[in-house]
Amino acid sequence: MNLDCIRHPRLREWIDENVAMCMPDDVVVCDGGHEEADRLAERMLRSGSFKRLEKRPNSFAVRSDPGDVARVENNTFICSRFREEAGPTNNWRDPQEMKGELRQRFFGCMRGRTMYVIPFSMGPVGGPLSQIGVELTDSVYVVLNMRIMTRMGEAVLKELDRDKPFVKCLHSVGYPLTLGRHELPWPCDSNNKYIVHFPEERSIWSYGSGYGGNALLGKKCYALRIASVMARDQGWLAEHMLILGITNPDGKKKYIAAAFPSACGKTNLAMLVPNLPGWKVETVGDDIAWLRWGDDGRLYAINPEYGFFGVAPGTSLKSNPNAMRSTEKNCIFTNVATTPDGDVWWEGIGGEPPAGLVDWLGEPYDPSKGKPAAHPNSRFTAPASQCPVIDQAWEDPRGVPISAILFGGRRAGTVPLVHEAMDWEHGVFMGSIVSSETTAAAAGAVGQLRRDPFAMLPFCGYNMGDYFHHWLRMGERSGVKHPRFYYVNWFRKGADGKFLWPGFGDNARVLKWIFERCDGAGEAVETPIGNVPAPGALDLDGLDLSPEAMAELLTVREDEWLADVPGIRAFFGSFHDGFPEELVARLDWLERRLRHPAAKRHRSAIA
Ligand code: OXD
Ligand code: MN
Repeated sequence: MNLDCIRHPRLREWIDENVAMCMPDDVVVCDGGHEEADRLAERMLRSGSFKRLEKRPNSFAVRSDPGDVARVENNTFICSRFREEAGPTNNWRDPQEMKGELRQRFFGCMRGRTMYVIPFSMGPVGGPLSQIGVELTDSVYVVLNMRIMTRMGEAVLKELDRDKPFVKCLHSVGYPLTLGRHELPWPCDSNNKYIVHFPEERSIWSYGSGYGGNALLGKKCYALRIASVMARDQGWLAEHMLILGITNPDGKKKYIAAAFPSACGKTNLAMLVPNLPGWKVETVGDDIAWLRWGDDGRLYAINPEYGFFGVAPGTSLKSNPNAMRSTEKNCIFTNVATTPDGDVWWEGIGGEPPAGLVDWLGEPYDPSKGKPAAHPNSRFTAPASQCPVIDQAWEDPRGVPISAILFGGRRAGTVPLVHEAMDWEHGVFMGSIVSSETTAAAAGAVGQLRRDPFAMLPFCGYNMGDYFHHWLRMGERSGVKHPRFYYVNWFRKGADGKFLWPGFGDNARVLKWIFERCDGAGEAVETPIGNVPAPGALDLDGLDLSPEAMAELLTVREDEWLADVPGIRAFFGSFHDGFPEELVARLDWLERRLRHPAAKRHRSAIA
């Protein structure tokens, strides 16, 4: 479609301004249809960017530039008017200064290319919790991925005709096809990446990267960073959370939202196959939740996305059969290895690497080099509708009612398998102290402990001190029914360095206890940090786990927790005056309980 189909005056004005700045040869408005997608995929095949996967209908593999493989947090900026509004955990730049710098980058950056206009909806089109965005991009890869990850095209344009507000998302790979330059399989400007957010004007400018959250601007940039600011201003929550529905053998269902840092198993938990007869888990979303109080006082959540951008390595028929089945067709695989018979392969998919494997760099795979065949942050982009356990309410525009909110991370020690908060404020405190060992989802060292409150550290579009205030205020709303809060840790290790808990389908045992607690049943004992399952309260039927390992999983060691307290205090202190006193008081409360001899009695009750 051409620009004549844009009837929204401010949208047309904004596109015209950016056409003048970026100077594309051509402008195409995406209709989101099949023919358009086929045409664009064909172009990617002809240019050598895409490789068709014979084993998976309508699916493609693509290899990125080796310098463009993950989100780049150092090059991610929140350009609010004042530095304090971005807070100590974000990179801040003055908006006018940053705009000046960006304009130089964007000037003529689309020469020789087409600018695609992608109207997209986060959440079901027209839904009361949904929001609109428009991405301008010169990347066909982005168009095809956005088509999977968001509802995009004509239906959204119709919404825009009703003069709906929209978030402005400008993206360029930063590789104009000017004289003497050839097209590359993965064009980018890997030394000059900018992922920039202007929260007050609800706009995003992304330059230089074509990868994932840097370029598919509906995801982290909009649905988390910009939406978190919208949510603060409008009294809702935009969170880095999966949403799942869990049904007990009597057919009773509850919905749970869970925040985990990147690559800590959110997709696996969202699609879990319970190792418990009669229990069922269904998926609403695997990465992002937008939550609001409903008229009945319950907290309702939608998944604003339309697809999964899942980490491939480690995903197998054993670890996550539902993710594997979601990727059987209509998918894009980025930076995985490819097999000679036209399929994909990655570490942990099950089995030995097949002969003739080509690694993510396009080289014949050579195990003697000791390098993985698939990049550790290689991804599948899969339509959520293809998930065999997609929840029947996943597209309900009103969302699903949330009974429990989980936090978690990777911690080899200290944090027990599960503990429960006493109330909303304690739950917010739990969210504020989430910490995890880093993964490959972001560029940088892997395996280092970092504080990642609410798993939102890289995704909160404003001062996190203020964000904690917002969470506390949300809980103070009168007449609402608070969900319960839990902290889980599947990654605790024993003295031998091995994981104590089997994880995956057995995580349903923990969900079952949570379900029962939300139902007013499920026995617990109080410890200094919160409630843990009472002896016998976790259903371990059929699980081959020694009583010692189970005791270790639930043990709360005061000395280990006390060793964490100064780090938490320093983190809280980094926010200076803008930090909620309630959370500092909670930390004092925790420290007192950890030091109090009565707390020790509780521990021995479980161990
Ligand atoms: C993701 C991430 O891609 O959190 O979901 O990095
Ligand atoms: Mn994520």
